[in-house]
Amino acid sequence: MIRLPAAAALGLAAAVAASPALAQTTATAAVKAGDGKDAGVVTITEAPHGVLLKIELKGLTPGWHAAHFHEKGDCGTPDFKSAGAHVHTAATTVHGLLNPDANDSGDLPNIFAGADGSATAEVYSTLVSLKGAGGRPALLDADGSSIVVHANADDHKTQPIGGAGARVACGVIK
Ligand SMILES: [Cu+2]
Ligand SMILES: [Zn+2]
Repeated sequence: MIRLPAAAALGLAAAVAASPALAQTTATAAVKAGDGKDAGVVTITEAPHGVLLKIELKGLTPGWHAAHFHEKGDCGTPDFKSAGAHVHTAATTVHGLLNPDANDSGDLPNIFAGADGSATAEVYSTLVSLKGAGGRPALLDADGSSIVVHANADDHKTQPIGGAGARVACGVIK
């Protein structure tokens, strides 16, 4: 007797992921390159003490790239400056996951794009929330937020953005 693959179960999972009922616990960013090309998707799931990112990007230059949460849900300009600075709460921001004085909430580990330009990873941040849980800055606040990928890696210490360089891809978190 041959058992068929669990196609029904897979179909159900896809339907649940797309359900509006889960809109408060999961957000998605459709990421575009500066020329408007589709650069993949980042799915952000609210966790008990932070957010879990599932990163599925493409079309990047092979190698390491900085990724950050930026403070505005606006990827409208080709240089993506429209997304503003990193998500933060302090008036004077200090950047860097390896900086003892850092207070930037939008900082994230670097991602790595392989020879085909794709980057696939799960990343966890305890510094933000989707809607303000635990008093952490909300990605889905009034002016929204974006995830931005930079040309270079983030050294996690240098001000203001760890030497990450130009913004090469951007997705509004919805
Ligand atoms: Cu950035
Ligand atoms: Zn930062």
